[in-house]
Order: sequence, then structure tokens, then C-alpha cells
Amino acid sequence: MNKEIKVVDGENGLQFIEIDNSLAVARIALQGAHVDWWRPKSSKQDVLWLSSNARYQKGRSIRGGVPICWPWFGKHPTDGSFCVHGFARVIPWKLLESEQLKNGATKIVLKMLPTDEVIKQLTYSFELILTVVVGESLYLNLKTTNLSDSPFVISEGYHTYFYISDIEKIKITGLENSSYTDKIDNFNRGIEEEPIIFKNEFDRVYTNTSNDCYIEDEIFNRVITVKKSNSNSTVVWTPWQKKALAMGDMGGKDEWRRMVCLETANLLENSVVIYPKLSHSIATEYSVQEY
Ligand code: TA6
Repeated sequence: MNKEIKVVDGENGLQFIEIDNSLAVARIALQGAHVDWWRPKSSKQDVLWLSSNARYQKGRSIRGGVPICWPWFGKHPTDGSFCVHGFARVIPWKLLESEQLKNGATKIVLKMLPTDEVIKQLTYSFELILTVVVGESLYLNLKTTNLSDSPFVISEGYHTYFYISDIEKIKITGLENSSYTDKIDNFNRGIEEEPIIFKNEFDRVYTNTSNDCYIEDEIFNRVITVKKSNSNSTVVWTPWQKKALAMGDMGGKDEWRRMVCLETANLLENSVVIYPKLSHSIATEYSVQEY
């Protein structure tokens, strides 16, 4: 393994891949293939938000960074006893390979290891591979391969928590004129007309949009760019104070104010059918422009 990478033991038996190259630092929990930290060395601030009381426990999702939602986004379509956002983010993954790229970035490839419990929840066999490239930008590619003889449908997403100065000091652009389903307004649908600003809890699923999005932060003097490919949905979420405090792992009193979730996804009418022996990849790339 090259010198830019270390595999270390963390709390509660979780293992992490620590990356420190010429361009950035990052950390990936093997449970969930969960990037919980990434920071370009050129950035004045962290880019991903991580709760100060995130739970690092087997079988629990880490609150912050890039949780992988797969093979369903949100509640399971038919069985409410299955975990929200699928099991990929709470089960073990395996480091398949690492490579130091010529441009200084580090490429990590991980494979999900289905547990007996997971196999019970799925009626098909599959392979799930995550490729992460840690550099001046953070690139993620989640590839699903259908190893069975019949098609199956998935919904999926990178449930990414971005670090911001304050939820009322940012705006999100790129989703103007996109249709949305509003989860806090009885799933009513609408069309986004303006850049998104936040004055209260916000939970909208934008569908049929492949647009790149931007988090404009006037206090941190930066724009975070979220590029995506093979993704036709984008989810935008802030829990606001009441829900944040009720969740128990959203950190201190006002820590929720310094995060926003901007999620590259495929769900609702953008769910993906994967045909036998074929693959589907959803990718996203994060970069920061400071001014
Ligand atoms: O993506 C937004 C959302 O679906 C919200 O409705 C909220 O449930 C959030 O995800 C957090 O979900 P989690 O299971 O990680 O607590």
C-alpha cells in the first residue's frame, strides 16, 4: 500500500482508510464505504460537515460526510421494518484496491460485502462497487451490477452533508425550473422558481434534473460545486432546529445550522431498472472555489 494511505482501527471495532496526499486529506469508514472527512489542502475550511457526536457503531449510519443510500432511498417501498435509506451505509465493505494517480490524487476502490441479513432482504444477486478519488476534488462512483437473471429496480443517492457558515447565509442554485416533491408539504409537487434559500425545515426531492448544483456561501467566500452523472434526482435537506435536536446525533445546540444536505440521487420516477448482467453507475464530484 502506498505511503499516502493507512488502514487504521477506530472506535467500536470500526476500521478506517486514512488518506493524506499532496492535494487533500480524507477518511473513509470501511463500514458503509463512508467518506466522513475530505478537505483539499488549498481550502481554508472543511467541505463536508460531520456531527461532533456522530455515532461510530456497527450497524449505525455515521451522521455527516457522504452516507451511501442503496438499494432504496428513504423508506423501503414495501417493508417499513427495513432500515431507512437502505443497508449499504451500515454494513461492511472491503478495500479492493488503492492507486496513487499521476496528478497526486488517490483512488480507492471498495466492494460491499452482503451480510446474511441483507441477502434475506433482497431477491436478487448483485455486486456493488464504490470508487473514490481523493484530490483537489472529491469524486465518487457507485456501480451496481445485476448478477441475476431478472431485472431489478433500485433507488440510490449520496446523502452528502456539506459544511457551511450558516443555513440562513447560503443559497443553492442549479435547481431553478426543476420540479420537486415536497416531503414536508404532504409530498405536494411544485416547480422551483428561485435559487433556494432557507428559513425553516426544508426537504425536497427534485426529479428529472441532471443539473450541476452550487452552494453559494457569502460568509465563507466560496462556492461548492456538485457535479453529477447518471443522476436525475437531487435532494435538498435541512432538518432545522426541532428535528435536529430530536435526532440526538446532530451535535451541539446550533451545529445543524452549519450543514446542508445536497444529494446526488435517483429516486421516485427516476428509480433505475438494472437488467440482467448489466451495470449502472451514478457519479458525483465535489469541488470548492474560494474568492
Ligand atoms: O434526504 C433527506 C432525508 O430523507 C430526510 O427526510 C431525513 O430523513 C434525512 O434524509 C436523514 O435520514 P437519516 O436516516 O440519515 O436520519
